[in-house]
Amino acid sequence: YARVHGSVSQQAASWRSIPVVHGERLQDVKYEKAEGEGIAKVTINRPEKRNAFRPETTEEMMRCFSDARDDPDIGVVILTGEGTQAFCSGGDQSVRGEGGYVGPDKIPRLNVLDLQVQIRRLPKPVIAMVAGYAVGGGQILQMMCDITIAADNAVFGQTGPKVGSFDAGYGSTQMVRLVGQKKAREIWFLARLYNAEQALEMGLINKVVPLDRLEQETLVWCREILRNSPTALRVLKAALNAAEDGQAGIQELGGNATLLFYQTEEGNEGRRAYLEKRPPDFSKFPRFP
Ligand code: S0N
Repeated sequence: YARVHGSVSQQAASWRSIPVVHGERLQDVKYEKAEGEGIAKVTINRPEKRNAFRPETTEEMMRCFSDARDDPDIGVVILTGEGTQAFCSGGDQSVRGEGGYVGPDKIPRLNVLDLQVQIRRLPKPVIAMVAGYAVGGGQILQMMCDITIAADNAVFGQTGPKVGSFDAGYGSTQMVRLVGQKKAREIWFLARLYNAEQALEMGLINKVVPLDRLEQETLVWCREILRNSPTALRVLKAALNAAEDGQAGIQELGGNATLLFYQTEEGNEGRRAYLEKRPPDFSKFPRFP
């Protein structure tokens, strides 16, 4: 295979910083694109809080993911945390009000749930690049990503039952699918922390590398993915989601069928006939067995 396709570059990427996304300056998040590579990187930039998220953080992350989705030059997105001590330590407990996490508008929110859905449905692979702690809602974000590359200092787990929170949505259902019923109950009920090798063994993550090789390895995975058909990747992501996401999953998968059908002669015959005010002629199109 390597003889035909060539080996993947191990070089560092040349990142271009994008400080303003959708007209607003980023405060809690760094957003970068690797020049000429098709890779975007979203970095939670609150290391003094172990990259805990507040409503502003998740709102900014959603803007970045939206940009990455709409940019035709981007094929893969990396999600990570600033520094080596944490990927993300979950919801910022210091802004947790009576009904959720409170931002400048004083309205309590759980807008990280919208971010989870956005990552799940993004029609491009999202790779979590984890150094240090991925706990609470941060570990759930890691699970929502399609692939996780972890440094050997990574630590995973749930703290919810200790701090009075839980995620009964993807945080539970996705976990059970990744690690199985017994292990998911252990993780949630005991709220222990697990090292990277344990996380790999239980199926939470894809690969463990030395901390100083984390970005290099993640870029190799990105570049390998980027050599593959973007349509195959988007349909496969939708297909892998479909059964578990019920009607929403079928809608996502079905949308891909429509996208492809719009690009066919048969689909365009219907559109053209309507615009030319004539009956459509579908007779020349085959009825495959
Ligand atoms: C991450 C831990 C283990 C790191 O320990 P370490 O290295 O000893 O550092 P510390 O000294 O503890 O921390 C350094 C500074 O960072 C602050 N900090 C860390 N985490 C948070 C946080 N989550 N919120 C606010 N501040 C944080 C520390 O306070 C310290 O600052 P100073 O020095 O000023 O005191 C350790 O820090 C730890 O255990 N952190 C807390 C982890 C936690 O309990 N997270 C919250 C868990 N719950 C959720 O995430 C719920 C999220 C949610 O929104 C949700 C709700 C419904 C449905 C879904 C979700 C969802 O999550 O998706």
